[in-house]
Amino acid sequence: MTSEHFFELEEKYGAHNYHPLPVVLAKGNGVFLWDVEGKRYYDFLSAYSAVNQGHCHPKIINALKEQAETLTLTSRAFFNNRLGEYEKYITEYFGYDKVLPMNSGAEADETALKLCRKWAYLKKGIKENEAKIIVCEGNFHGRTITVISMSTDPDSYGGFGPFTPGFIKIPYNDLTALQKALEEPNVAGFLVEPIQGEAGVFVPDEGYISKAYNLCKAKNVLFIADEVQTGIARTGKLLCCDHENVRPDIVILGKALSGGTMPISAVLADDEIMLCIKPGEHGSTFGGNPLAAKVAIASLEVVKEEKLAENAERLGELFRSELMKIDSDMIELVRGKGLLNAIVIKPKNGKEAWDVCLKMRDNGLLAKPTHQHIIRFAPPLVITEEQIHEAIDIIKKSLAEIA
Ligand code: IF1
Repeated sequence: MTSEHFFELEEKYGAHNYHPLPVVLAKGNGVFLWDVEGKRYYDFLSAYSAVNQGHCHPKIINALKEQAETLTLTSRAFFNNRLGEYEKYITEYFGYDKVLPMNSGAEADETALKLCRKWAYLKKGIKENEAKIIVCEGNFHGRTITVISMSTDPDSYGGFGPFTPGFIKIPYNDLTALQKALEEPNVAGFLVEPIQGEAGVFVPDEGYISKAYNLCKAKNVLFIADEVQTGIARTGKLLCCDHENVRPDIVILGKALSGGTMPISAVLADDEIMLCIKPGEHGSTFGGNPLAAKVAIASLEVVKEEKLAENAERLGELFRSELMKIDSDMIELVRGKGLLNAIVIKPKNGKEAWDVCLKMRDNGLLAKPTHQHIIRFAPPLVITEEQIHEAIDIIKKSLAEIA
């Protein structure tokens, strides 16, 4: 079957809620993907940082297979022999009292919002239904109605109203704006991405996260870090907040928590916050299922065993320095941290980021633009130095061919 065949199937039978790059993938292994014609590509998107451990990592796949043949789902109506072990493992791994297991990143963000509001009413003494949560312009936390109620991107919220109230929107990377918003009554929490991925890998000023944390603590406001995309070694540390030694009150994880095998997300917090939700007040059918529990442990073990954070730190530096050496007037800016990087493309001769991505596809590297002029580069963290150089050559060649 040719790629055309698959394009037509999705065009006819699938919702048109995406505009994918025209390539049909059939196989993945490590940093590589192969299309239906057998052509090999470097994956420089990693399914938006869900495949940090590389495609089909053998240790994770073996854990998946073993548990899939044994017990996949009990629901939380009963106990099972995998969940408690996973809860112990992940809470010790990240240093929190407890975890609330969910499935998608959006569900984990929703869970964090509910925990924050509950804590505000039960512990901070804010009047019920009056809690406010501060969020940043340019945020991306998922696609559910409450989550897009926090969004400032019309593509995310347009036409989906009415929206959930209770959010104060401030500019990202602006401590004065945060300080002012914290003066408002009934503020319960501040939800922030330590680097804004979707906004185009917007890295805030050095010290922004730690100063924001301190401002929140001074007003007894919960600091909630959405590390769905930046977490699990992507930016060169286990959590992006680790770069500034900040321990968020609530941490939101997803994506690479499963190594890209299935939806697994999690919310971490200490007892004072986590125990505000009582039995029967929150949950989900698949949250904490034994298959996810087993896969998540394997995925986190790989991160430590293969030193993926250290690799991301070292090769991220190399990648950015090599990108900056490329002599192309289409590269306006290079930015990022660890192996979460992006270039801002200056259109030339009517060619823009999309055309660069098509050319890189032809040359064997897959990446996709965000917000029209920004190309995000996020390979699996198992990439080697030699492969980084090969990828740089492809990017360089593609820019030259476009120009
Ligand atoms: C799409 C974006 C990235 C996230 C952060 C929560 C979630 C995401 C920081 C929700 C999800 C995904 C969603 C996916 C594409 C991708 C994305 F372009 F949409 F914004 F990565 F930047 N917090 N991001 O990045 O997690 O519910 O998807 O499991 O919607 O197209 P999810």
